Amino acid sequence: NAADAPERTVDRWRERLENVRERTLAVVQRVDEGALDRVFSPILSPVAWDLGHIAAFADLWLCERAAGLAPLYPELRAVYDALETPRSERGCAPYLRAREAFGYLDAVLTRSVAVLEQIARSGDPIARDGFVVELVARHEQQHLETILQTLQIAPPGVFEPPSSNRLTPSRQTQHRCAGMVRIDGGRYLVGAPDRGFAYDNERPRHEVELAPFAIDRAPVTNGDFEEFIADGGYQRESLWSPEGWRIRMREGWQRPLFWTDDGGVRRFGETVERNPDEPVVHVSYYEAEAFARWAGKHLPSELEWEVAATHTPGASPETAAAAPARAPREANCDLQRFAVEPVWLTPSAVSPLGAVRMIGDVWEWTASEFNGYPGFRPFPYREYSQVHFGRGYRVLRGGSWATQAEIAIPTFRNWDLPHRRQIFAGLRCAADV
Ligand code: AVJ
Ligand code: FE
Repeated sequence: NAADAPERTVDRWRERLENVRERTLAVVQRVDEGALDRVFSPILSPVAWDLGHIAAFADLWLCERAAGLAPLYPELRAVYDALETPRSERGCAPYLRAREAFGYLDAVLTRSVAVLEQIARSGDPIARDGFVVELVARHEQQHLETILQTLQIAPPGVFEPPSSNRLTPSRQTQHRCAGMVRIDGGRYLVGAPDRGFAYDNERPRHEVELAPFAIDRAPVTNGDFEEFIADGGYQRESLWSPEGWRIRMREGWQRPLFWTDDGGVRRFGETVERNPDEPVVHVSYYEAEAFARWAGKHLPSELEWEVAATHTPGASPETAAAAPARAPREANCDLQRFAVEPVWLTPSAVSPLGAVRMIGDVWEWTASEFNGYPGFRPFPYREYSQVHFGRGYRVLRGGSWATQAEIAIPTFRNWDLPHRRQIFAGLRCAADV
């Protein structure tokens, strides 16, 4: 807020950084230091690497780029550069082990707070409206979700979530969640508004022409997915794309990741009975695509998904409301529950069109490849988004239970490779009308 006195601005920025750090520490402090240094999967880093990388990113953007300081540990730059040291190599790289990584996080937070006042007076475009502070805060928030993927892939005993502080409604409203919502064809505004923080890949805001379509009112559930399996979903090649079938055969997939063959699902250290009413989670894009074909539907494009989440019936594109800055309070995101919940449980995160749980619970695979919007301009660095365009990544929307509220918003674009299953991802289907 431009009207804020500079000292108020600096206080808000400091609180934002400290608040994000508290949440990071609240998760990782539940894990033994030895486990933070271990590699559990070649597709994920040791947690200690993520921690050092969070510190290195803050030092680079707040202290070096925005305030002109020399880096605290210049010799660690290459180790913590995500492109120079890819995930598969991180276990052997000379990253700081957990104990030192905690010290690094602390030291960088202290020197970051010390330069906030200078950043508030800076005329640099990355400092304007606190962009670089938000960049660093959201980067840490995104890495905490990656850390949770690592802790889920780790064997039982490594991590137990705190007991849920999410309220169970006293009168369980069986909110309407069956069937599909119909959306008229026409022109719609998509992308982040020009003002406020957004990632470069969410801009520019632009109009798209969509044909009429329908989208599932709720995410696909475990029960739905069990029907697909019982009907030979994993055995019928005709339901799969050629590439999807190749990977399914190579990996021997028979069910979603973390499902047991006797009706259970593993959540961190605990294996519980599968609830048929909860959204299915830990499926790849290829499994999502096969399910949709089996159901006689397809995956929505990311822009159809965004319109379904944001559009108010009867509103013209010009009057579309600005995207909310954070997820609605009722959404199951923000590490409130450390798990998905039944789709009918509360009228959670209902879009104006009547779709439920667009935000929270599970990331939703879309049919769209990750690319720049028309008129895309990289900001503040090509490596955040641009280098990933056109490389076969698919876009996921909506955030999961592990996505913090500031990024669980309908314009936010996540992406991953189509064969990945470690993300907290499920789907909802679309159909032509
Ligand atoms: C948007 C989640 C795909 O983890 O690669 C973290 C976010 N960018 N550090 C990723 C990100 C730089 C990114 N995803
Ligand atoms: Fe990163």
